[in-house]
Amino acid sequence: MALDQDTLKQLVDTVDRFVHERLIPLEREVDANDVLPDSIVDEMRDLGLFGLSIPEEYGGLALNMQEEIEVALAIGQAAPAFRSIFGTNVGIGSQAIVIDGTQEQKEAYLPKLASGEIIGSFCLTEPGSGSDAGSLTTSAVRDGEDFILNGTKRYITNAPLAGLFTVMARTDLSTKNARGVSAFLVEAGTPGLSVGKPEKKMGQQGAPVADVIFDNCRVPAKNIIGGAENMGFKTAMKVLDKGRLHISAVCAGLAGRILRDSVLYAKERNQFGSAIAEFQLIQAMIADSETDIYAAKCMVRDTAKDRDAGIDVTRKASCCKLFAAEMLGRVADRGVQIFGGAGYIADYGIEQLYRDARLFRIYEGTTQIQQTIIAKDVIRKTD
Ligand code: COS
Repeated sequence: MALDQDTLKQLVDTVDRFVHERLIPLEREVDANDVLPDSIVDEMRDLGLFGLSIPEEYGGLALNMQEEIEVALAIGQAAPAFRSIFGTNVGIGSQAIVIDGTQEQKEAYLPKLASGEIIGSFCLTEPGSGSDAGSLTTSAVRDGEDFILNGTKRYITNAPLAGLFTVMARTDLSTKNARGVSAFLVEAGTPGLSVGKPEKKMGQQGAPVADVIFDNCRVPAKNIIGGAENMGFKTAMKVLDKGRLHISAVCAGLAGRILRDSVLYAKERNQFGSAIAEFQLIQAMIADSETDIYAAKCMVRDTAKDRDAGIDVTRKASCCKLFAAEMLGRVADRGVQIFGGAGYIADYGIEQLYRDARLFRIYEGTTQIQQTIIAKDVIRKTD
């Protein structure tokens, strides 16, 4: 159900204020300590951020995609680790249940995900299967009313904090591709499930990433998402279609923030007797970044509209992710360039955002995977 325009504007304004008054001032501290203050996470719960995309009957705000995009653009202005804590509940950690879950699964988990009582996590990647997600080898072998899971998942966002894992595992061991994969809901604390040490990363400090290890982990068969075996890869891909669109909006939000910081700096910084914003070579960078950001916003808003209309957006979501993530890379690079020497020094903040931005070209499908998805689809549909 769509919100009325006033309510949406109020929500976006509230998030915008939260970003500027609460999150941006904490960025340096979170970058240094690699953890978000509990009080900030509580404020996010109170704002309803964990439940943005979860239906109202389960306690969420039930935003449609166009509305979610506007919130993502606003929250994207803060260092990405802040979004990441609730981002999995909005996207990859809840949407498999929203899209394909049974009624029982929805009732069991969506209210807790919507309120932020638990954090959801999405376990697809493995040490031996990253871009080639369909080749995953974590196994799920039936034993009576249960399945026994064995394998390791890698670089799993929010794993150390998660209460619920969506785990893609191979139920048809005669297959080696996407066909024999099922999606399981596995609760934290289930015997045989353990989480590795949080990884030391280039950026996005405060957003923990770790291995999730399954060692004879017994999971009830009724925890297969949707109740049907061997449908898990398709579920995962549907989740990623939506996730890629959301992430694209976050990229546009962050790029807007970086441009704003760079322009404010360029107006203050004097060289050769005037503010560097007066120089056309600086202006060229500002203009290119503004145009890049505008294009990305147009793309995500257009694709969100299609998704809300029930149109398949796989290709367009990949176009958005490809363009927006690469665009953010360009804007972040220009941002550092405009700051000059100060851009390389941690105290000015832009150095952190540059490191944070680098992940977007990789996660939820690399730029190269988006290229292959788009090209395959275009070639298939061209006659
Ligand atoms: N929505 C619904 N179904 C989809 C789909 C989508 N977006 N994409 C693929 N499928 C279906 C296909 O239709 C196919 O079904 P059939 O077997 O019935 O024909 C099945 O899923 C397998 O698809 P495909 O043959 O395209 O799979 P591939 O093994 O070639 O892999 C890519 C496809 C490369 C696109 C996939 O592995 C991928 O997205 N990799 C990147 C993974 C990723 O993003 N990781 C990030 C970490 S998780 S946050």
